[in-house]
Amino acid sequence: MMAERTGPLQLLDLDSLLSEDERAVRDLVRRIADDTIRPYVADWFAGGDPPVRELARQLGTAGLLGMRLSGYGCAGASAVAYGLTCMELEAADSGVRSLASVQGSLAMYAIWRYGSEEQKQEWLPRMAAGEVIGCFGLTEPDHGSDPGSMTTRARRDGADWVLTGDKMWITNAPVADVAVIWARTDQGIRGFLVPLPTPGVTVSRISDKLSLRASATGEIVLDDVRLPQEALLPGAEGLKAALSCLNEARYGIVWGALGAARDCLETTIEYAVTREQFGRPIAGFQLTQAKLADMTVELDKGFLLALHLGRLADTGRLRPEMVSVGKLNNVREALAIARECRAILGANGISGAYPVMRHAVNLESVLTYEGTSEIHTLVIGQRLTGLSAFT
Ligand code: TGC
Ligand code: FAD
Repeated sequence: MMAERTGPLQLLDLDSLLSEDERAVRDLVRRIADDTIRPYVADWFAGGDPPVRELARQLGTAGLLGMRLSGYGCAGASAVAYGLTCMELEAADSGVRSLASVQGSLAMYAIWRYGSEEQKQEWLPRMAAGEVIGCFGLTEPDHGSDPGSMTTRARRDGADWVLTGDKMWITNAPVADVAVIWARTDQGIRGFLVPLPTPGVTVSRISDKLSLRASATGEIVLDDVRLPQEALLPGAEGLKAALSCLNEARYGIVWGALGAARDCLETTIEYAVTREQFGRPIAGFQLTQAKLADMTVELDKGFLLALHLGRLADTGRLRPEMVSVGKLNNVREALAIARECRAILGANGISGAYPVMRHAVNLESVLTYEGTSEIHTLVIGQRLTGLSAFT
């Protein structure tokens, strides 16, 4: 007999922990995702060339780009509202959340926090509206987890700066109008705003990805790129400035990964209650129910962790190692959920007709970018022991 059913995030009445305004933002983003992303995203993923400009305008019109920032056309939303937004976008696809993360939490945040007033006025309002797309170039082909060893250089030449180097795996790069580029100078690592196109800059698309295909990823090669002094982000001094931007984006991922996991789990429960083998729904087997229950417990624990971090952020108490706890746990558990769901769907689990395999392969990127699991483990270990195990 079929008893009453409850959704995995409804089980603990987690909604009651959100304010009315927070629920309203969540519902708005869910509607946008349902109307303008979900019906098309499987095709974008298959084609590997998503309509980033159009998407950015839609997200900008809804006030979702750089939404945590204040002024310059930004929404000034709370950390929890931003987290819920990431969750709903990533429930559609990690690549779409990545577009918003890189635009708002990396490129816009770098300008907002470290830029001059002129730079903020020039770029932020158009970026918030989604008219201008930004990217963030920290990683290099030979320096990913260890950006402090970067070899991209910026040297003074009269009043100008001249940049040479190679930035790899850069989200939004193939369509970007401006790149935040981190480079080594005689005064340490500094951040620069590079308008695109600029002579000496070559951007190429990385098209052989098997993950995050609904996101544009590229390489940026800088060959004696001459920039005026005004291209320097005046407040961005040292690797610390670049890493401070990552905290923002990593926080969004703590929530976003849960969105992908939730979509997998909801899809799988619907599948399992209707798919019959041995004369009964596979959801009726105890082994299947154990899997569904375990995944729900992890999803709900991840939500509580994300919400705790959000409340800390909204009261100015969030520290980088706390974000590492969230990124490590929630991405690891989301990936485990996606893989388990994939198996419950059997052969259909590998089909593009269901979102599960797409989420699973996307989460492989999410596990790696914004600090791998190993890096976040070592951040936590350093905080616990006072000893750095990075080198
Ligand atoms: P270390 O000596 O530990 O630190 C250098 C200075 O930075 C400070 N710091 C931080 N500050 C703010 N936030 C953080 N999260 C910080 N982490 C460190 C630190 O206190 C120090 O300050 P000071 O005053 O002493 O100078 O530096 P290290 O070279 O040993 O490296 C530490 C490590 C490994 C944690 C860091 O390099 C790291 O996080 N590596 C991972 C790199 C990474 O995550 N890259 C992401 C690139 S962007 C991206 O992936 C976008 S994906 C698209 C999407 O988001 O959707
Ligand atoms: P590596 O650093 O070479 O690491 C390889 C393996 O070694 C990992 O498992 C790692 O955990 C492990 N390892 C490394 N050091 C240690 C250690 N000390 N102890 C134990 N294990 C260790 N970067 C940007 O700057 N901007 C972007 O917009 C951006 N977008 C991305 C989009 C996608 C789709 C992807 C896949 C990546 C993106 N990245 C971006 C790059 C991303 O941040 C890096 O891939 C990530 O930081 C890891 O670097 P790596 O790939 O060079 O791996």
